[in-house]
Amino acid sequence: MAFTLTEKIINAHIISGEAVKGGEISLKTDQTLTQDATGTMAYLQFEAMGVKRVKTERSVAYIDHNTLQTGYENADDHRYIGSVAKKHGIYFSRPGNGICHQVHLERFGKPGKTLIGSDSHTPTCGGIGMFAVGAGGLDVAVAMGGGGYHITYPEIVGIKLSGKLNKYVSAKDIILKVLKELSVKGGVGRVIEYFGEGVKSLSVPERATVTNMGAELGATTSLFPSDEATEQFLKAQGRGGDYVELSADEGAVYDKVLEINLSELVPLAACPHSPDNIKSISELEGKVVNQVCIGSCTNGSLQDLFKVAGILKGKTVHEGVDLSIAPGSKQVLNMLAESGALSDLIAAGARILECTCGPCIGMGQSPVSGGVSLRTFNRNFLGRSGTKDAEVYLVSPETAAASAVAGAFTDPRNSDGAEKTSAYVMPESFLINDNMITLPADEVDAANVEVLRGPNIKPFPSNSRLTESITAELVLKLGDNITTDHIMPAGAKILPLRSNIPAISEYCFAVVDEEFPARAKAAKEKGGGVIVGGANYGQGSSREHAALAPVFLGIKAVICKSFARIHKQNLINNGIIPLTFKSDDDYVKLEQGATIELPFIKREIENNEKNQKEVTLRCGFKGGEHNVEIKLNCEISKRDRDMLIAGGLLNMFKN
Ligand code: MIC
Ligand code: SF4
Repeated sequence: MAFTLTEKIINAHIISGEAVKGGEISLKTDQTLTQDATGTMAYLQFEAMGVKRVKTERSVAYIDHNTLQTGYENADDHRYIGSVAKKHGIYFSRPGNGICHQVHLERFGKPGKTLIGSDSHTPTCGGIGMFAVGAGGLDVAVAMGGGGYHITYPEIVGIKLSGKLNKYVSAKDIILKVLKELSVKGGVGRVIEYFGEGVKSLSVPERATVTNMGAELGATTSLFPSDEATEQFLKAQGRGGDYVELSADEGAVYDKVLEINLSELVPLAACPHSPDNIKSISELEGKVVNQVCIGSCTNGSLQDLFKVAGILKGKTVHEGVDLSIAPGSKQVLNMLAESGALSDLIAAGARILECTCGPCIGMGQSPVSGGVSLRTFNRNFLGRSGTKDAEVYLVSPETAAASAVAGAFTDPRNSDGAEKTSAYVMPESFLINDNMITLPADEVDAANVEVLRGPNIKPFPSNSRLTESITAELVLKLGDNITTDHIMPAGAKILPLRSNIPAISEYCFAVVDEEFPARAKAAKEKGGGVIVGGANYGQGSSREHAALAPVFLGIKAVICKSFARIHKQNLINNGIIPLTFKSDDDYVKLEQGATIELPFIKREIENNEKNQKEVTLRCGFKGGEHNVEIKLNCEISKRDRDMLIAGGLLNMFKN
């Protein structure tokens, strides 16, 4: 029988469940990663589980998101994570060492292994043939403790690449093209696997750009084969021993195949406010640009920044443009410095930022009011940049650099420095210096390591056991494609509160409805609240805070047309019931302010067997004249059912 690469890796890691499409399976986790914005909660949860030492082959804690230290909060969180890592057997990547996904690809990722990370862009390591999945903090805590990672056996979409990218057309343009074809919902429940002749021409950092932004498709993960390019990359990282050759078998069958001829691609942009709102740069050419930001886990590699330096060399950033560059890692920055390319960037007027997420998550560099910002990042959701009325476009490093010089959208193929972009050759060896990675204490010394907590670190909210029935207020009704950035916004003001759920909850849904927290708290006094959403509810970031804050605010259930994968699991893990409309027509029947009744919900969930995943909802309006009864779906696994009844994963674990 011929297998896809996805099937090969999954089948080699199954600990429970059957290898059938749509079946519930649990996978052995070889590696985990956390970052600091999701990390404090994940480690508090790990501590609550009482496991002494991580049971994975490698677990790494990165500090890369909350690095603006405008108060003690972020610094305290870094210290807490550093100490907890030391005590429990986790490698600690110190602030300044780089963005988790870039560093993990460089220093830790291994073809054929599994990686579970508390960040939605964990699939970046799919660029070296690793099965790398983003998850909520609790799932990562469980994986560190040796528990399996539970997913639905995915459908596998094959993307067959042929041809070769033309000069000035970039890996970013490949994934933007895929987003155009499949949309931000197109990957839900699926793994995206790349194959075909065209793969060979792509370097590992280029492949990683593509797998990174597969997160924007909603995909479980994306992956490339592990071939000579992978071997060359790993050898150059001094890790040739980690290489194994991996690819799909000849004749492997995909659930769907999309063909892309790389030679036909042109420079593209994702327009406001969604990564799948794609236009070609030639359609936008000439539109004035106010800001350009280069870097992030999508395009912060040495290859990306060398190309940018090639275009900027000997030029000056246009006077109407503010250009910032955040290299993806210390290795990248160090090598840019050694090669002199950093000097070209500085001379052109680029503002060099530290090797972190920075502007990508609204940590500084918010654009001017109503400004047009070109970013090499992966998300352009409304308000994520910190300026609500800004227009953010996602583009390749080549397009970003050419436009920074011209002051307007510029097709890099028309830029006069562009010929230099083809000069990049993968170095035979990267500069290897892991001095900013602190090793954990050995098992004996670990007992003496004190975990250091600051005053910002508050306990996480725990839910209570499911009640027989629920009567709650419909506190918020939303449309399609609500992101976790809407539910729990980030940015310089709110991110420092990630370890303090009561405080951060005050900003829940702030970009949509500032009154929401107060309304939800009032409803909590009377039995709780329910949220109604449209399709693809909870897309984007893996942040568990988008479930923890609603728990704190008394939300009992979310009812929508469809869910994004990670968020749905985060809701269940924290005891919030995810329900979907049987018919989208029922969506209009529910009005904000109505009283929602889920009669005998506990019994209905207890009876939730295959093909009988129905629950009843009664909705009453003031005055009672429009009362309706509708049926909803509750698509959950057996394990999910037990979690919901227990009031969340930690309660279940404790039981
Ligand atoms: C993001 O890109 O939105 C983040 C910040 O990296 C998140 C994680 C978080 O919210 O902490 C993600 O992608 O999961
Ligand atoms: Fe950091 Fe942005 Fe990547 Fe998220 S998407 S990990 S914020 S660089």
